[in-house]
Amino acid sequence: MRAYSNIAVLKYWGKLDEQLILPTKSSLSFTLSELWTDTEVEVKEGKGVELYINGKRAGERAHERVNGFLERARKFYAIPSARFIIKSTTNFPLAAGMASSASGFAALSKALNKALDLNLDGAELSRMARLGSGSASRSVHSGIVVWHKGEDHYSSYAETLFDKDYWQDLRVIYVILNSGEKKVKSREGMALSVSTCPFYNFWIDYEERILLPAFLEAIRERDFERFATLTMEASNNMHAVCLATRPPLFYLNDLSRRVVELVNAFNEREVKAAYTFDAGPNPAIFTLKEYMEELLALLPGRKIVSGIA
Ligand code: 2P0
Repeated sequence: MRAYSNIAVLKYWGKLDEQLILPTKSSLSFTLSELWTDTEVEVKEGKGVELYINGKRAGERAHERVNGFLERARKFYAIPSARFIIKSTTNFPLAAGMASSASGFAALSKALNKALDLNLDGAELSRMARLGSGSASRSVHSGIVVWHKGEDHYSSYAETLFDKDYWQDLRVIYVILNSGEKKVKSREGMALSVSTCPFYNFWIDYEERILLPAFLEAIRERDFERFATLTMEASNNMHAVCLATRPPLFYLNDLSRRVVELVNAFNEREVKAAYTFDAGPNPAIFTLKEYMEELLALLPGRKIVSGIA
């Protein structure tokens, strides 16, 4: 079963509940057509998990994550005690701040649903995927997706707000400046931000009450200038929270900051592009079809151009 990666414009960065992976705030993302994970699950007699990623047996850490996910999912879904052979392939660099865990756990949830005949609908699949990785709750859906923060397993789920063809001229350019593993994993980084950033509560309140409705209005009106301005603001705000975390979390590097400057120069007369960064140095750039070629010529690094899946 295939699940696509997603890029959040309104970011998830912090949990209220570490076990259920309930976020401190809602988030909003675009599902990306060119970045995906395909996963098949075989259920055999026995116990435990055998996990293969891109044809190779995965390491201990990945096995532990999948085992932890299955344990949590067992509390809500009819997952038998059996041996699960999980084969996953992905077409993009893992653990480079490109939401590989999002498409990974979304594809795994879909594959389990199929292998075990669970008959879960989209909202239920997003709840299950959330138990693996927060951002995976959004990756089970296509188009422009909101993950409602909620306050328990049932109320915290994602759904499509606008379908994949809603904004046909919109493009996302993923710029790969560095495909190495990141220094501080999202899971640890966000926990530090929740407990040490002095304006963390201000940030989540501002995003939920002001930025989320503003984003929805801009998207509804297909107002690129407003959407782009909000996207850059939301990215800057998340990285300001990271910078105000103890010890500070630096996900951007010199090349990332160079891309911010390039986009700002490109936007001097008219806003034609927006950068957004997750927990890594690689920007995703939103633009419109008509500006693509000009922008591609300007940007450094390897580029993946994606539409919305
Ligand atoms: C997001 N990120 O909204 C944000 C923006 C990174 C920055 O979701 O602990 O891998 O597995 O729930 O989902 C990365 O966090 O973390 C993430 P867990 P996850 O896309």
